[in-house]
Amino acid sequence: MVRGQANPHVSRLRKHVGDVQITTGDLLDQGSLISAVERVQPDEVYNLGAISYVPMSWQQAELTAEVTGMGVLRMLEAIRVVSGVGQSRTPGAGQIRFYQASSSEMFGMVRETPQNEKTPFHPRSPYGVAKTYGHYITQNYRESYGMFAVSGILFNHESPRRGAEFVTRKVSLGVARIKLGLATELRMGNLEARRDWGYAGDYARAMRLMVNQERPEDYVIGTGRTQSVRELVELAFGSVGLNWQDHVVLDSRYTRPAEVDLLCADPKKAREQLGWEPEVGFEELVAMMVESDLRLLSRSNRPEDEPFSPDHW
Ligand code: F7E
Repeated sequence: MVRGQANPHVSRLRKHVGDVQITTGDLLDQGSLISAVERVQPDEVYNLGAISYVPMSWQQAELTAEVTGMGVLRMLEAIRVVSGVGQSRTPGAGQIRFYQASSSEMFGMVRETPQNEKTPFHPRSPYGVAKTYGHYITQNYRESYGMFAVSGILFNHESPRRGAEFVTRKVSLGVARIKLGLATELRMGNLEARRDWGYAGDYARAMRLMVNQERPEDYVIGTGRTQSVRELVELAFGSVGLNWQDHVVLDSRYTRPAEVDLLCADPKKAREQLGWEPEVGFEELVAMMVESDLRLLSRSNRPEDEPFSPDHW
């Protein structure tokens, strides 16, 4: 589903999904979601729609709440209305299954490490707060109406298709630019933050597994390993024979008003109940992204993703 008029994402999407049918709708517009569900008559709905860049959520907190938080409620309502409460109480035939993309950002200032499905939430950004609402409302619709609604609490998942504003892609693009002589420095924020980074393809597989279980439950999806931004930078520069200390410049514009210092998943439940294991490790992921950006920038007249420069708070 895409929103808006002449949405530029459509042509990009076409390159990856071929002739898949694209429908219109907007997470801010309840009627459009009801129409979309009615039109498509889906077996499964995956809600990954969100304002997902954490710093933007301080700049547009209300919009983030509306899209990332209330958007989940609107999607659930669309499914409930189209399938009818009565029907959605009856598990099995005709039931529309719903997947909500919950986020490790809900753990925020973590209460324990590693984080599992029972770890309490303490979000640190308007984005994390909105995702927490989405998580609870999904749980509530499951409990209130018997809907088949699941949340995947996904830790950071990356690939060469990641937007240039997120740290892994920012680093892989920066390294490729410097290696090719197109730039000399890379400006970064907090190098001490630690994340559990995995490969997006592995995580998409987990989403489908969850939705195809017999019973709707929530799962934590991550690798169980954690690295700092500093380690990411060191590895990425090292993979092309460069020393990161010669190029990385600290820039306070990229630090956040409240940071999530440490995330590390405990994916035991997913391993045991879904049989899910990540296949791509951190080193392989970073190498894949740097190599992809070297290829991308080596091709002449290929418009590259814009480097991202935020406003001050
Ligand atoms: O930041 C630090 C930054 O923007 C990772 C989203 O997909 O994953 C993502 O959220 C860390 C943070 O992702 C820069 O302070 C340092 O600690 O790549 P990120 P995120 O905020 O963890 C979760 C699971 C989601 O749900 C989100 O939608 O890296 N960092 N220097 C920097 N980050 C950025 N972006 N740019 C820097 O220059």
